[in-house]
Amino acid sequence: MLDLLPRSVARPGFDVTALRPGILHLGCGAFHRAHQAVFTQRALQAGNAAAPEPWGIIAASLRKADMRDALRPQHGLYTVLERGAEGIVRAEVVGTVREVLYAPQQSAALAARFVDPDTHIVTLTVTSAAYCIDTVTGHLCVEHPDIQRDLQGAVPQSAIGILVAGLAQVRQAGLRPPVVMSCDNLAGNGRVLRQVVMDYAALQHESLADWIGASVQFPCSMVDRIVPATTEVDQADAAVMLGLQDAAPVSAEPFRQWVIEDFDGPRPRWEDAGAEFVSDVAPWEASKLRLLNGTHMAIAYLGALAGLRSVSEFMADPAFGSYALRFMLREQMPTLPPSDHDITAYAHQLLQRWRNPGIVHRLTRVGRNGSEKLQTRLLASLRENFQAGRPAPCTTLAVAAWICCASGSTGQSEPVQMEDTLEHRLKAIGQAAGDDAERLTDLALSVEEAFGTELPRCAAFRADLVQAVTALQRGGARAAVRGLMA
Ligand code: CS2
Repeated sequence: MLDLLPRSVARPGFDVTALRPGILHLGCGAFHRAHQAVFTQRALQAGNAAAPEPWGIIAASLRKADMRDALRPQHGLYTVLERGAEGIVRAEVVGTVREVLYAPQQSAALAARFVDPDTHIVTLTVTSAAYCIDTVTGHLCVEHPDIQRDLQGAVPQSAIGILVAGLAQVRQAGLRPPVVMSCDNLAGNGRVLRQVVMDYAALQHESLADWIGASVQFPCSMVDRIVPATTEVDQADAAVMLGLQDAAPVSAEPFRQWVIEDFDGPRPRWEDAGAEFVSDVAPWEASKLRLLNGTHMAIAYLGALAGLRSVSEFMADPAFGSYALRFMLREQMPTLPPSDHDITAYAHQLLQRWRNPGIVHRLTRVGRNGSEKLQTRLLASLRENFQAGRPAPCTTLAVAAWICCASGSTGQSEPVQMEDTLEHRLKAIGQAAGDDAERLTDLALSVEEAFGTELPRCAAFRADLVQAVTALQRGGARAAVRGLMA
């Protein structure tokens, strides 16, 4: 089939049918397919085309069967469309995902992968919500419904339950455990994952937790590529480029970055594909989470309140663009750990990336699950700024915008639909508060899962937040941002 493609379409430079799996991946979303799968393909291109190194990926979807069903008839092949300002700059068929499993229906096949001696690495892109962290303690939230269900049921379905069951089997079989690497946007993602996995394991057997702690490596990694949800436009464009239908193409920006904490054991030569191996990922992770992901949140909520639909629409408004830059340079940058990174250049590069008109990154998608993301992306720096006596009006406005969107208390603006794990509770808060900004702020601040316990006690923060919520409700996002920038 690959031979039939037009020459303009890039394709695996190795024999896909000869590619043996060596990686098990949990979470087969668009991001994984446009990021790790591409890095792996590029790493393999450099080697022997007829007998590629055994780094095929077996990916498992945990929640939906649609990716398995779409990729199976295509032998796992799909297209990544790189979109820039000038249109599609590259179309590449990716061949590293050798099989997709749907975990709830194929639990035995998934379990077998853990004890396959060829599985050297297990990676995850399951979103921060799936780590089931108690944001107050930093440990596993044992009461989480997914964890409770797994603890009581025979076959685990949560990412953490699946990992622990798989590692328990590896231990029982006396095998060398795989390296387990989080590729989600969490601060210290490897350490967080290790903690929740050990907490879960300890609920089953203390010795299992000890074994995991002593023998499994959980490197941290920072992943970056803007990958919107696939649309019908992507399918139509892929069909034109390929001359045949692709049921699961992905659109992505040309930029991609992967910084990985060094670990021992066999692995693909991802550095040949541009990945960086470092001893400490923290400086990369902090600037990415606070500048890219933090600003993304501000853009999502302020943009949605302004009636906009995508990140690039937001960036097209000069006042919003100036706000984004000020937010990054004045409020996020001073909170970053010392490093020799050029953060000002990074911020300007981000502005460029967000302006890319080829990428339609929907605000409703970027703003999903704000209650989970608030702590690391906005509140951590806010707390540090308050402690250091530095004003943080841009961050406060972003948090206020989240409160308005999530509670449905949008004042003069149209209501906004954004998924959130606490959606019902947040909407109830909005209804209870009516148009009373002060009450709305207090009720929102009492949501410990989102705000923790420390910040809500800061009177100065509360006062600023009430003011920002009032400004948004009365005058809308554009006027509030202009007021701030004046
Ligand atoms: C976004 C990220 O939806 C979100 O939370 O901030 O998916 C972002 O696009 C990626 O982290 C970029 O690497």
